[in-house]
Amino acid sequence: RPIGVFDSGVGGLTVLSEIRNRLPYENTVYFGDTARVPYGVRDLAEVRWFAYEIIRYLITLDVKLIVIACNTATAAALKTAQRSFDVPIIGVIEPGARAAAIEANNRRVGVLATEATVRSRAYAQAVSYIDAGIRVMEQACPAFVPLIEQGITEGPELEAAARGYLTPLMRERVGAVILGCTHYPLISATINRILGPEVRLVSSAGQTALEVGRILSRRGLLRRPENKDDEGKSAYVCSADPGEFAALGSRFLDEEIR
Ligand code: DGN
Repeated sequence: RPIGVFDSGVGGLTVLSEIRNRLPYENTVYFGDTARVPYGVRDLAEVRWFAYEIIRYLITLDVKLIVIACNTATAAALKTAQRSFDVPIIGVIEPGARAAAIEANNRRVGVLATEATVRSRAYAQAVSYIDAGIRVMEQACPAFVPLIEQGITEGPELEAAARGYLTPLMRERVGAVILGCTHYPLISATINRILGPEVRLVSSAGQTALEVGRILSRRGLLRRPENKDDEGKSAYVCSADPGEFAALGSRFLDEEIR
């Protein structure tokens, strides 16, 4: 049985990529809701509706675990979806929040995310469940997703936007910063350079992949390969033009999608 992974578009492929690197024997099916992207500017109730539709679809494919590989959809739908469906469902927010709580020795955490994720306060809540004494500063970064989708992952335009978003966090002397949007791992080099070496950068994508491995192992659901070359297969589904999905998605996955 495959692991189901979904996102508003191609961004969740950064999460899928981490899952495949860490769990190469697993089969995966990825759904990108490219007809309705972006989620980051929508009403949370509408995003929850979309997420439920996709979860029901993935269940028809007999998935053994669902990863909501989108911060906005996690903020909108994770808690209620976990109560509404039998299949285990995880999101990208809690794993990132947990890692940041550990990394920030000075108990000041910054979060970079879309407007909808910041509005939901989901990261601040997740961090405060872990340690109520940690101060969380959330920064919406509306310029990042359009730039990254145009292929601008470095250079003066990105640098200027990033400095604008990071300056308030640096003024607050945050000890760790969470990349709270699927797209941001693609610009982590620029963010890292501006923040400097003493601020730890936490990728929700990487932390979520570790959590997937832990849950599958705890429930005895890890796929057993026939031999070491028996790697898992990946299938891709999207709700708009498959050619465009494959072209843009290949950059996020760092591999050609057919
Ligand atoms: N996948 C979205 C997220 O992680 O918040 C970003 C893309 C979007 O829908 N704006």
